[in-house]
Amino acid sequence: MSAVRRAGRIRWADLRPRRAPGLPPGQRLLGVYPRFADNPLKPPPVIEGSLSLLIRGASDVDDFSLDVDDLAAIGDIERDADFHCVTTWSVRSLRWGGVAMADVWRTLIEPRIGDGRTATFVRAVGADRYNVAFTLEDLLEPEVILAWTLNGEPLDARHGAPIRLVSPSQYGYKSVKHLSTLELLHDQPRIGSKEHLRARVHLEERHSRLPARLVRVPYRSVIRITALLAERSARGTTP
Ligand SMILES: Nc1nc2c(c(=O)[nH]1)N[C@H]1C(S)=C(S)[C@@H](COP(=O)(O)O)O[C@H]1N2
Ligand SMILES: [Mo]
Repeated sequence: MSAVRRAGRIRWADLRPRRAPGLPPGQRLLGVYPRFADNPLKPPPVIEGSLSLLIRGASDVDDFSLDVDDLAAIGDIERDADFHCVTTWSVRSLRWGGVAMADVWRTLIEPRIGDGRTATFVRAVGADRYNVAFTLEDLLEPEVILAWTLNGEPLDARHGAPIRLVSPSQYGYKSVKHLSTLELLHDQPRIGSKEHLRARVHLEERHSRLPARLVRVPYRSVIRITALLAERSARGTTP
């Protein structure tokens, strides 16, 4: 059965993560896919008009934007992936539809930024100003996609409409919802206090300084309340 439900349908009883075979280290399985957020009290941002992704380049490149037609022209794909939040909940087999980030880079971004100063880091920013850093290499891994559908339906506001980044091999906090800007950088950016630059799930890179095993327990204790609050604050903003 699909883990994806509409807003308002997720209850406390649905949010008990359980042990399950085959999960990455320290992860537990949820049977539903809840909304989750940095600040769960904040409703998802309202995005006016159609999708447009701003590419902010280095000093020698003008900013430019990509719209949905530019992206869709690459040819859309669908990919199944599990999703792993750093707070230890996972959901299995989400079907994301959109375009591969690497294809966007090679066809729409790289040709416009010239070859003299190739970026080595990228900051991805959401319309709610949430932002995270990537090495360019991680961002261009073949499984990273810019998604606008989830399980065959248009992405809703809870899960990142109109477009989100999905990087399944990294903790969920890298999968920026409501993606608005990709900022190309030549130097390693400052990363958030809890963020790990790489955040690779199979290596359990949860936190930049604290050992992963140490943060599992406090993280696990906030899952249910965070998900419930995040779901509640999104009510009324989604169909
Ligand atoms: N714009 C934005 N993207 C975000 C977040 C956020 O607060 N704002 N939270 C991150 C975290 S911690 C997780 S686990 C996932 C949750 O995605 P979901 O709401 O689709 O479950 O989104 C990530 N992307
Ligand atoms: Mo998360």
